[in-house]
Amino acid sequence: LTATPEKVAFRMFLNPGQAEEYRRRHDAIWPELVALLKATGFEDYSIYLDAEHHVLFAVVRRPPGAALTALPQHPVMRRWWAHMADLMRTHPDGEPVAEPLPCLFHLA
Ligand code: RM4
Repeated sequence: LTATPEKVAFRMFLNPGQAEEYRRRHDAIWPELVALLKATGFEDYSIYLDAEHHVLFAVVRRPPGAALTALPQHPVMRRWWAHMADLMRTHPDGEPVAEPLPCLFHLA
């Protein structure tokens, strides 16, 4: 990948009471999903929990554009989303609802 990664933030929505299970499944993240995300250019990916609001706050560096459009269609991504669907708010097709968050301040 040649595009310079950009840092993006977004939020997803955890079903109440599922935080430990969400952590447990990510502690056991599939090697093939890690490989897919890295091949897509994801770096330094963190997901934080706002426990009061059941909001998952994600920050990742990833390249803008082309490679990303294939990710939601990839069989491994679809399978992971199906695996997560009982824990998160999802669209009817199983993709987790993810809302981009604008950056209002950055200290480099
Ligand atoms: C989350 C959700 C996201 C994925 C991470 C790895 O539960 O499925 O879409 O990027 O896992």
